[in-house]
Amino acid sequence: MTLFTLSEDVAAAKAAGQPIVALESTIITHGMPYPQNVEVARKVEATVRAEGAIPATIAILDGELLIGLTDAQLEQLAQAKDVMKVSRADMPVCMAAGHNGATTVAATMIAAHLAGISVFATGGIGGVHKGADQSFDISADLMELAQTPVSVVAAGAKAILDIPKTLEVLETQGVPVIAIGQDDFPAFWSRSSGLPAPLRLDSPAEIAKAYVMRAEMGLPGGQLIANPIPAADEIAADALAPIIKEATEAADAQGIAGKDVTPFLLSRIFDTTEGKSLTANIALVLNNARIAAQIATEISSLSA
Ligand code: PSU
Ligand code: MN
Repeated sequence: MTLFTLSEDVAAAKAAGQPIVALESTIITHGMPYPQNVEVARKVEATVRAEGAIPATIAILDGELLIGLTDAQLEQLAQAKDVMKVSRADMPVCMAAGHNGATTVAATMIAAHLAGISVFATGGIGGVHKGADQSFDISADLMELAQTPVSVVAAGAKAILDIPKTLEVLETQGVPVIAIGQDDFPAFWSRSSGLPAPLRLDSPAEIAKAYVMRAEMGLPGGQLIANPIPAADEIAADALAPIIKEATEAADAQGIAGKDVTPFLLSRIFDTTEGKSLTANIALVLNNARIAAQIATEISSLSA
């Protein structure tokens, strides 16, 4: 059975041994409103290209797992209303049923690995939700990082999550959590979560080397590269705290659960910050795309 289809660009890049950066699609369908979602998706791809790598946005359209989307496919996905949010559990079911699916961090890692792509840029990863002691809501992204060998560049984890518990789970699972260029673990819209990052490296070259060494040692799993939002774009953590608290309480009061929690919180915070959260989100995603392309380039030169 055919498991995935490479776009022309991605196939050519693979044949030529060029660096490739995987990009997720849940951020497009469930993370940002239209039309900003497709504008950002295009800018992210352009940023990867400007750094000399080839972008591979990953999604499922009519059951076909696509590694690299054409502009028309990107537009179709951004406007579609019937898109499943697809994580590890959902992927083959979405494909077998011929549905449209947007891939989360976990599913994008699986697809990237199938296609031989080792670096992936996103905004923030899923993690342990606040109140997880009651809800047991822990994103499959964390377990994916423990088993699938892809380096994921994210701006840390959102303060909508329980960041200390998220870091604990990553440690238990043996996932290297590496802040780039600072000691603190970043918190998405803010440069610091107030917690130290478990590990720190200061250059894409070192991150690439650690990735290749991990593989050569036969250790399973990937790396989480925590890249802080640019200072000019950050929203102070104390300004956000009450907004996040309000959104979390609203989610509880409305009985939002499971897969719907993250999209609900994101859109609520977008509304209460009058779009400021989205502007910051865009800035950090572009910043992550740039670093991911640099890491991919370094990995290519190490394996050349
Ligand atoms: N964080 C964001 N934006 C997002 C997501 C996370 O800042 O769009 C998406 C990612 O695709 C992530 C998913 O993999 O939410 C996690 O969802 P859950 O918590 O249901 O596992
Ligand atoms: Mn969840």
